[in-house]
Amino acid sequence: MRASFPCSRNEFIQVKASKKEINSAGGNKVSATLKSVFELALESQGTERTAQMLEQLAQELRNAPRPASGVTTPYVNTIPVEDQPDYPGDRAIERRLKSIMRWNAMAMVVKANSTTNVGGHIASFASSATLYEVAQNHFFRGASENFPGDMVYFQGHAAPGMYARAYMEGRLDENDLQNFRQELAEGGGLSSYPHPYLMPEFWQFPTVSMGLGPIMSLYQARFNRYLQARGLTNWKSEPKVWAFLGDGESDEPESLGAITLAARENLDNIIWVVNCNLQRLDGPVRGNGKIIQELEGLFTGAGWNVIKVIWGSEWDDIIKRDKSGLLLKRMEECVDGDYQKYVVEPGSYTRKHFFGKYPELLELVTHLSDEQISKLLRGGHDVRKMYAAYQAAMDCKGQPTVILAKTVKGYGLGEAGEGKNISHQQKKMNEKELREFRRRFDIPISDDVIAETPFFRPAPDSAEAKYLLARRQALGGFIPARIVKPVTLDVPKADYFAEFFKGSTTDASTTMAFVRLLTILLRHKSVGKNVVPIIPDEARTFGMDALFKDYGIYSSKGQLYEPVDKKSLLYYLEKKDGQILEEGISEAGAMSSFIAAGTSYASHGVPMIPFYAYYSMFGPQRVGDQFWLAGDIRAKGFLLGATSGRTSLNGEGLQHQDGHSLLHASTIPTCLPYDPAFGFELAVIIADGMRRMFVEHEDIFYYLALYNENHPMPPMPAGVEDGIVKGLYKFKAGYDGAKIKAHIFGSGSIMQSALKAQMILAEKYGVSADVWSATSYKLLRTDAIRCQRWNMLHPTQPAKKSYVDNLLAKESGVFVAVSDNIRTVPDQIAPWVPGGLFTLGTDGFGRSDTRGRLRRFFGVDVESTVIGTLYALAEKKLIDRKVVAQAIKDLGVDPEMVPPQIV
Ligand SMILES: Cc1ncc(C[n+]2csc(CCOP(=O)(O)OP(=O)(O)O)c2C)c(N)n1
Ligand SMILES: [Mg+2]
Repeated sequence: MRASFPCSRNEFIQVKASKKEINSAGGNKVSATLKSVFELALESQGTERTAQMLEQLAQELRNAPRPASGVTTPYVNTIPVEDQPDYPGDRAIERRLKSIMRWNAMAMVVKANSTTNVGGHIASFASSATLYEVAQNHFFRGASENFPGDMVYFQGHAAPGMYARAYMEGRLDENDLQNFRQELAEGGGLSSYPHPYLMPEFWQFPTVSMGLGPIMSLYQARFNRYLQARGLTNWKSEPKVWAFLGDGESDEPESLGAITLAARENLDNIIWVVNCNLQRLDGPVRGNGKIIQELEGLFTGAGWNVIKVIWGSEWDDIIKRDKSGLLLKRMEECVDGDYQKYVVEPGSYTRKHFFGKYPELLELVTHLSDEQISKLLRGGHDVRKMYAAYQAAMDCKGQPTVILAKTVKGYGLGEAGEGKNISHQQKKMNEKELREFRRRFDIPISDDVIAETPFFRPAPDSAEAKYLLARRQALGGFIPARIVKPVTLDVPKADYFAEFFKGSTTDASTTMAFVRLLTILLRHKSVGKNVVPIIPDEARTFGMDALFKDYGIYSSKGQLYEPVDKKSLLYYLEKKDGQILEEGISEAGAMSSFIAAGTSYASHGVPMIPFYAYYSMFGPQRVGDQFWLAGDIRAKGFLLGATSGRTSLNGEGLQHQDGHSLLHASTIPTCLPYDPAFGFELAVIIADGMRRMFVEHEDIFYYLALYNENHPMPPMPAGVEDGIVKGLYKFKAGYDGAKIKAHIFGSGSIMQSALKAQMILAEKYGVSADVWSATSYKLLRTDAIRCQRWNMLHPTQPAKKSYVDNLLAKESGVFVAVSDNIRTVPDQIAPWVPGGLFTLGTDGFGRSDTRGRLRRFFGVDVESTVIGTLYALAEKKLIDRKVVAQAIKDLGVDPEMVPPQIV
């Protein structure tokens, strides 16, 4: 569609005439002409019509043939040469330092793989060394008084480069480098990637599971604003959050899925640097297109400030001399697959195929040798271009910035893997390749030792070493560094929640109990302000909406509208200093907020207590990798898997009814999963958790299953606190003096089946069943395996007994567990239960139906619990099998009922 542009003859001539001028006069003239045409249109056609015409033109521009989609600018640097600031550093020294880091980073991988097969990556850092070094020498600010330090998310695979720098800084020694990826070697070693769990004084943010670093960085930047808005910081200046990510990594939905948040929230405290080396692991990221253009369109559309750094300084003159527009045309028409080829082929190839496509372009490079053509740098390898981009990002106000830096994967590896499809996996180099690397980067290592790839560090009094340290000193200290000064919170003890110990006269669910507990905690005079309630659009489901009005939902903009429910008591209130993080429908976003809040003790020195409540099915099952990361990053806080239980959440069916999150949570080493049955258990667990995390400074977090079924909330029996936190205690003993003894472990709301079964067993079958509350099978198991391992390795010493061993040793009869989760959850302790454990659970897909029917279907209702207990007794020959058969009849259970399908 052509834009119609009605104008007078004179005006038409003016426009046509300017076409000629445009061709000869270049950029400035074009914009001047466009401006006058625009003014003319405004004057003659009015605002509305002009806007329509502009939109038509924009549409044409979008439809024009080009390899990328979206809203893009020409394939050149965003910052024109004229606007480029002078480089403030000593380029020669910085280059020498960077070259040595390149060598050491490569050497540690090659060395590790000469004797082991532990792997490692050379090519990623090789492509991003300049991106990091410019930032290290001029931008990253370390932590200092009243400044938490810039928060930097390093690309995971570039870790060897960060170690190489830390070695030069004197923070790591040769032995550390020698033991890269050999953490269990004598003296310890370096972790493969950024893992605060493994190197707690070094790494701050785990990034190597692609996509998680990017999304976390966004929510970290927003959390920084939240802390500030709530008056919990005393920064002398605001920290920047920097995230370095790979161009291939941008394919992860988590990477780009939340970028609009940053623009919406005007997060000018975040800078993303996408290392566009055009390759991922297997091959090109967008061989048939251009990743930089594609990302530019996406980020521009999302409201970000986009800075492209495509061409190095050597190109400035060539670009300037091209008056034909053909060079830009050629740059635009080449796809990334072509650009990759120009890296692996000699300069003659680029001359022939890139410039040679249009003879006019060949003239632009006649003064360059093939060698010089092959050395025409990409922007991401040019310190001046990167400095300009970083400075512009630092200066940008009101918008987040993304820098799209074009680089070469495996830069400097030459034949060993520069720009090759195998470069990501390259971890070995032969002697010839090492010599070539040494020559290219001028590393002072002699021939006789080169094959051993020795590490090299300039002497402490060398100009290089002094420069390196001076720069970091001027910028406040080393990065990365995880500096934790333990701050103890004045958390309440369990008796602060005394109302739960009395029980309640009305039925309630554990979700209701939790909301009540949270409300009380939010009122606590000392730590109430440290509580961070987080919800992904489910507050009303859990009854947490009452908190909206009292604590406010955090919004950087406050509330610009009058909420429709303003007249009601509990209206939807957004506030600039709101305490609640209402994340909308984004579990990944909410989890990122949980992590940011749960690590605030480390990143800000301000401990916060996050309570993130969500539909349990959309927890570890959906964002399990972030659960794992929460462990790695040493996050603290409480995750509340609400609407838990495959039969307790009735009506919702297969996709919602969760019966396995407890198992997922059990897999995370630093996570304590609990399945409380009563309000008092919740209170004891949460009080103990706060003590362990914020007084004892343990780096752990909690997962609590919450149910929405109302049932009696009894008072707390005496002396059970220890059992509650350890994972098992006797809640209600059976009657005395019975010959037939059984024990039923219940948890969550299915505890009600156990309690009612206890009565039927006593009344109808003469069985005295003790009912136990199993609050955490994982913790029982962990304790048992710890003892088991010790016993195995100390076979001649008196055996240690686990908590379960001791607790159950004197009990007689059979043991039965009933759970609203799959059987594997209780079965975790089966090996340590005397005589074994007979388990009833909810294995199989859920269904939408009533609780009663669901529980019969899965076999976890009262009747099934009675039958299961009798069966366990019959199996041990403690009762006759006929009793079981009779019970099946009496209780109306159809033995031929079709069971849930499990293959
Ligand atoms: C979630 C996840 N999926 C897959 C991988 C395996 N992986 C490691 S690096 C890599 C390619 C990375 O490419 P890119 O993001 O472009 O980074 P580059 O090394 O090119 O800078 C892949 C697929 C991973 N680490 N995490
Ligand atoms: Mg890449």
